[in-house]
Amino acid sequence: MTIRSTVAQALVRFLAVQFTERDGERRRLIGATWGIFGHGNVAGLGQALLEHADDMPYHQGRNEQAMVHAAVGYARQSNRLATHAVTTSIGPGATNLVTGAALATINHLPVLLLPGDVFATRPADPVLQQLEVPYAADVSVNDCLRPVSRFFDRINRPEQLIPSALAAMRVLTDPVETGAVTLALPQDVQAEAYDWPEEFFAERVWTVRRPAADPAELAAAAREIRTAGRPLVIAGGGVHHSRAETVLAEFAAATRIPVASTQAGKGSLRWDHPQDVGGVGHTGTATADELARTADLVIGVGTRYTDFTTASGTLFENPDVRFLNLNIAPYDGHKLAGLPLVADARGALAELTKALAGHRTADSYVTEYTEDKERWEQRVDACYEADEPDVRPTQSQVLGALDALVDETDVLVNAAGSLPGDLHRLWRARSRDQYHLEYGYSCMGYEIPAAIGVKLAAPERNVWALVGDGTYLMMPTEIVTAVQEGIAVKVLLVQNHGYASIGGLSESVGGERFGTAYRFPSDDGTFTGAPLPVDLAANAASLGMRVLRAKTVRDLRAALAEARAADTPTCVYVETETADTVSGPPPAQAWWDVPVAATATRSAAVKARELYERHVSTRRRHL
Ligand SMILES: Cc1ncc(C[n+]2csc(CCOP(=O)(O)OP(=O)(O)O)c2C)c(N)n1
Ligand SMILES: [Mg+2]
Repeated sequence: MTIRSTVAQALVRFLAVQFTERDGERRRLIGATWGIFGHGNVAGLGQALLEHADDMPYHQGRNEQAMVHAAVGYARQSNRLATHAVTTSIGPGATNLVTGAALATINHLPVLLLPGDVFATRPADPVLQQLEVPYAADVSVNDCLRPVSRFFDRINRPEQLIPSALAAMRVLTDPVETGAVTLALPQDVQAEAYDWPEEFFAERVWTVRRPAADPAELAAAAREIRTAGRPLVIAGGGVHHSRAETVLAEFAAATRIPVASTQAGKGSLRWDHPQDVGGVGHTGTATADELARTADLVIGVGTRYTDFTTASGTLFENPDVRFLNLNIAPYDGHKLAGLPLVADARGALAELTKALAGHRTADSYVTEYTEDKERWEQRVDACYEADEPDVRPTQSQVLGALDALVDETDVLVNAAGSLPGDLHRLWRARSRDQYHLEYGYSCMGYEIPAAIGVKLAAPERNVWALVGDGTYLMMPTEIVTAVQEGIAVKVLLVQNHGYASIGGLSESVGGERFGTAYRFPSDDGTFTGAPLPVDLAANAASLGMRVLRAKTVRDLRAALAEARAADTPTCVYVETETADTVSGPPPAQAWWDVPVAATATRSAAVKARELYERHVSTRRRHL
């Protein structure tokens, strides 16, 4: 039996019946499709989505990049068992996907991209928005998506959809390979009819596998842990992807090995678990970073070891330090010349706990990190507290006000600016998925659309997008989508008139904050004049959001509580006071390599270079 339909109709029909399964849990793989229509998808996929409105939910986006962020937010909240598809027109609609695709791929989060493409039959080239490449007729702008996709194909003939759609599902559901998957769809092919074998549309279940550890690798790993005096676990995003949090908590409690976390891994243990020592690396806690400096065995679990984690190769100072890397991806398992343990984190951690029965770290080690952690928590309390409630809050006091309000069901979404560092150092994660930091790509603009995706995956949760003013300006667009669909996300908008983060970084690398404040030009041609008369609260309100303006700490507490109780999209707008060294968060506990000008006439850069060279000289290559 065959079924006659267009390529676009067949694709939508196929996507609606794909499922994932893991640990007995079955999820629909493609929960919905986002789309912005133009030529290249309006007649093909647009028409197909209309025909399939009953079995393929549709969300109307405002910006293609933002649609990918929403899909990624949904995928992460769904533990990678489900995601969304995103369809675009050709040309600019399609290339707007590139940033979102890179973000998805870097963070190992599945998302299906369906950009329209130029005519396969080429009857009247160039069509509107077509890139003409004189030496390569098969290149279109969609080829930009190749390096940022884990699978890419262009469907030039209808029957080609069958193997390609199956390959796309394989990659989306593969815990090692997953990321952005792109099926570029020439607009003429989308509308073309074909006789599809009926079996193509049968329900299909994709097992998200949990590969077990190799016995030899497991035995070697257990031996390594038994002989270590100062072991430290670094929990990365893989702990969450594998849903290994409970097993990790048991492993840590049994062995008393402290657990530090990367941005993606934070929340792996609740903050008050005795072995949780908080964030590690450049934005880490003093407790975790001191343990990292002195560790003789670093046990990476599901981490990619980015430069923020390793303090650009300077953090692990113990001359005898060794690495043991539990990772489902061999690529990451072999990093830092470590002993690999290539396996699913949850299964392998359970096996390790068994193999290490009776083994625990020394009492003196436990006392050391427990006391250190208590000291750190006092520092967090000090910068969360606001003795004077009738003044403008600092950013840490904003976090303190939120901390006092939320419970374990709230989700915080953030990606860029000074908030990620403050959150990594300070935030007390109360549940495994409360802390949703996109720091693989640290993409300004992720927050609001991703919060929408999270809320779609977990409608019962309070979902907060934490955004700086610079970030807000980059991508407020999806507020309109939240308003349109009544998706009650909360936006906490922190106004500090520009890039506090990059301003501080610029100052530390001799850049003198050049081009990082939102100010009028001054006489010397730099933008250091008066602040701009920009009203972002009015802007958010103009897009249809309810906006609560908070001037003081007292206002802020009330506004946050009101927003939390609201069942419509609500924004809390607060202008922050620049923190001094007493009221601000603790400074960076470890370095981050941002190269400084080797020659300069201005003294700030000359001084910064001297310091830079001292830091560079401490970098190690682990072999
Ligand atoms: C899309 C994108 N462009 C540029 C950057 C580099 N960048 C990182 S943080 C930042 C400034 C963020 O400003 P804001 O949101 O106001 O946060 P603040 O630093 O003031 O806390 C910039 C430009 C980025 N991460 N993402
Ligand atoms: Mg700012």
